[in-house]
Amino acid sequence: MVDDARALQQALLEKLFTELAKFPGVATKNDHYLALSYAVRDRLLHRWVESARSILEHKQRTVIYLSAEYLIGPQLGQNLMTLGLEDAVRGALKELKLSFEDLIEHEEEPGLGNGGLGRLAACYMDSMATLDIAAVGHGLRYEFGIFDQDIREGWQVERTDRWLRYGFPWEVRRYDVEHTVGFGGYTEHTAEGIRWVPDRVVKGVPFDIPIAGYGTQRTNFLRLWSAFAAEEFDLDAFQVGEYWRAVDGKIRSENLTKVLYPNDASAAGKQLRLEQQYFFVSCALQDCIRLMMMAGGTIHQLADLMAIQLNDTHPTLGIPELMRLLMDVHGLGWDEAWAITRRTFAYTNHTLMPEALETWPLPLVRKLLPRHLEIIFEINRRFLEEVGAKYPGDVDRLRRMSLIGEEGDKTVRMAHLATVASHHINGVAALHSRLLRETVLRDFAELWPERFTNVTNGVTPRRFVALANPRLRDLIDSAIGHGWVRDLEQLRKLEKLADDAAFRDKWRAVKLANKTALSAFVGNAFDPSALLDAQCKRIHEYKRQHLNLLHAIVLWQRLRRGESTDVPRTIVLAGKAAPGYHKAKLIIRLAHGIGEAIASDPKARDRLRLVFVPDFNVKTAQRIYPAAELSEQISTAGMEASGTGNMKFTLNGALTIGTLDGANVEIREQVGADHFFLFGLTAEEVMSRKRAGYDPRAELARDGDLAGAIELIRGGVFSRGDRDLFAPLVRDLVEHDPFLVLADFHAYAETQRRVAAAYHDTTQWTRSSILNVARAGFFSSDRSIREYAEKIWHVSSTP
Ligand code: NBG
Repeated sequence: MVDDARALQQALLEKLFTELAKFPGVATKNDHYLALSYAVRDRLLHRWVESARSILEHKQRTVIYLSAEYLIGPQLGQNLMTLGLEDAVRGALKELKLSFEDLIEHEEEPGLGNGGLGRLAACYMDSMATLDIAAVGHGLRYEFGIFDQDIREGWQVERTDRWLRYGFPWEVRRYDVEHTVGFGGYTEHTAEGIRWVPDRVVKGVPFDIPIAGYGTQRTNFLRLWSAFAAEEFDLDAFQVGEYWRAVDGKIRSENLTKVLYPNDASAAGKQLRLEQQYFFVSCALQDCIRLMMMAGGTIHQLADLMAIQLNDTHPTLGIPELMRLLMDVHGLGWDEAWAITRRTFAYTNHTLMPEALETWPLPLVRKLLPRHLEIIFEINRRFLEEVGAKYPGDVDRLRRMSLIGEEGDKTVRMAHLATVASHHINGVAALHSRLLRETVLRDFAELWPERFTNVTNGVTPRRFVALANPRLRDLIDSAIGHGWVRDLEQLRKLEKLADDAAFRDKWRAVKLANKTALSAFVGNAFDPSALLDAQCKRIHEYKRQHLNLLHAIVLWQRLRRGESTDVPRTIVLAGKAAPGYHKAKLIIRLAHGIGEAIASDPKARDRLRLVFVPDFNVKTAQRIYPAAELSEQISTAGMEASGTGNMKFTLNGALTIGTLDGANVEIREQVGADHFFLFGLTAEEVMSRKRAGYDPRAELARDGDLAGAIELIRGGVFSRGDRDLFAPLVRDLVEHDPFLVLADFHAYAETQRRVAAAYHDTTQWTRSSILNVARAGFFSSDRSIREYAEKIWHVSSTP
């Protein structure tokens, strides 16, 4: 055994003893997983402590990333890769007769996010560390993350995500740090200043997770805040026998960080959610100021030492909170406080969908955060004065731009607040940023054009290629070296290999092996030689999984009629539906109904399969992306801000069938129109169709296949004869079809024919697959972070 392996083996056994009080004879798999993880974590500590020290000593501008969600995925494999310890660990485990794969698989990931937004935050943390940018990510340590998805009788069933149940070895609780966060009460305006007297306080305690850079020593960290009661236990209540009341305050406080709201791209109007948002940004800002002072900075330097990024509007209360801290606690006047705030914050918008733009009812904000509401009013008063001076008499404009919405009940418009207080505002793909300027934030973009910019999303090639797809990684390494993992543009060197027959064979062999592995994972549910056509993302009507399903029905019908020209195809679907989103749940149910119908039809089952992979999360995603050959990115144009799954599929060699939506536009530009299957209405066409009075019935009349598919759903073919089950879904499609599923169906089905024909030509398909990967370097999150660093944060790498 090599030295490293021996040392790791020793460390593992020692951890088993010192941390878990076990000896090998009685240790469980979980014990081994924990012991190994502790041993690996120890090896991160030096870098971590050094990085923290360098932030303090060099007083460099640090990025403070504020996000209510982080979907970091399992940590053991990632850290082993980063530390270059994989071989050593394999060696160490072999002698102990433990399986490396088993221990990696054993880890339960922290599901502290819903979907793309939370995963993006995790990719950005990875890239900031890798690019040697000093950064701290602040968020919430939800005790229960996104629910685990079970499927029973074709229905989604949610199970509580108890990710902390068996221990989470990657976090370090900081006992020396705690901040007090107030809620409710009133404000006092006196000669000495303004004082907020909350009627309730909770304690925020941080748990840190190291984020190690790849190919560098830098290790940043995520600081996740957990709520504790200010008074753990009311002894007086206990002594008079009121046992429940003795712990009442504790329970109430700790409820704050109990659970992640399982919504994706929709606002949750819940008091507890607002409390969560305020709680974590207050902890984060108090902590930043504390650290800055520790490093010898003064409050006046805050903007020089910090660049705060708001990941969507969830952390927007950080704006009035910073104003409050600067004025009420540190004694600054309004003008200086505002100047600092405006130089510190930047805001990323992640959606244009009206229902997802956060607004909070005024009475709720007043009740919970009276001082903050005063500050918001004052920001608004000054802002509207500025607008009024520029556009005299334009009352309409003032009403549109106000931070306070007057539609129905009065609300605080969080996107307006974030925009007014930020030096930069960006969307997450070129199209999205343009639509943001032209629609949702149009007046603001007109007022301050220089503040608006775009940063197209990216994904980390470390996790989503090197770690998830080791076969592909090894093949690429053998062809062009390993530099691409830190410099993804180097993938271009693969372009010339697209014409090399031997390389193409190896490329195909990798894909086949990955498909075989995925099939085995889902119980050999499909033949690995079939085209693997995948759509994996949250279930949402705008993402149009039902467009895919209607097409699956049409393919099935063609097979039944014996007229199929399609290639053998496996449609893989995966994704969670928000628990209260009935139509999304019906889509999942329909997918299962169709899957069963096909699987039990001898005329079809050998040429078509529809497989729903349950519990889509980072772990299952890492199995699916490497296996996919066709990536479904079929949202209604103008609706998907960016998408990031689209990039992960592309980087693993899938070709895209997609609309001109989100980052699909840029994927197509990069890989070349010949290597991308485009279909559907453009964002402009979608808007004009709607304006012109879109009638879905006309589409049905035009396309017999489509009408037939709808009839089968109606007739109960996919619901064991129940004709009512899918009625809400069908009625909505036929009568309203707000996402233009029927309008795009024909173009989609025709384009799928082109896909099938292209797949027949193995050489050309493989060529396209290689070119997709070779030209996708742009979609590295390293490129995104470089853009943020240069255009928005004005920070540089400090190795
Ligand atoms: C999501 C968008 C995606 C985008 C991710 C990351 C929200 C509010 N938005 O299209 O729907 O890729 O953000 O930017 O979750």
